[in-house]
Amino acid sequence: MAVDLTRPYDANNVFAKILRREIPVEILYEDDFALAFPDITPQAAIHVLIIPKGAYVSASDFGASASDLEIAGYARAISNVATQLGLQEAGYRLISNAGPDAGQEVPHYHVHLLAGEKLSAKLI
Ligand code: DGP
Repeated sequence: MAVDLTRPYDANNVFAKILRREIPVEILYEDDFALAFPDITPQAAIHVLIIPKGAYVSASDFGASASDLEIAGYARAISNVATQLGLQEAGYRLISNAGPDAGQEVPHYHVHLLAGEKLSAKLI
C-alpha cells in the first residue's frame, strides 16, 4: 500500500525493524547516520537502499525535521556507499519515492542506489 504522507511515523515499518535488527539484512555500510543494505527486489545489477537512522517518513519529513548534522551525515553516507561500491567512474542513479504518486511503499525515508549496468527508462 502506498505511503500516506499525512500520517505520523510508524515505528513498526520494515526499515525500522531492520534498524532494530529485528529483520536480518546484509549490511553493506553503516555509520552514525545511515545504514545501507541490498534491496530485496533488485531493479538493477546493483540495487542498494540507504536509510537514515532517524525516524522520518519521507524526504520532506527528513528535510523539515532532521538536524543539519543528520542531513549532512546522511548525504555523506550516500557518497561513502557509492565510493565503497567502487562506482565513482561508472556512476549510479539515486531515486527517492515520496508518497502515493511516486509509489512509496515503505514509510521510512530511503534512497535507492541503482548501478552496475546501463540504466534505462530515464524519467528526467
Ligand atoms: P519504495 O517503493 O521506494 O518505498 O521502496 C521500498 C523498497 O524496499 C522496495 O524496493 C523493496 C524494499 N524492501 C521492502 N521490504 C524489504 C525487506 O524486508 N528487506 C529489504 N532488503 N528490502 C525490502
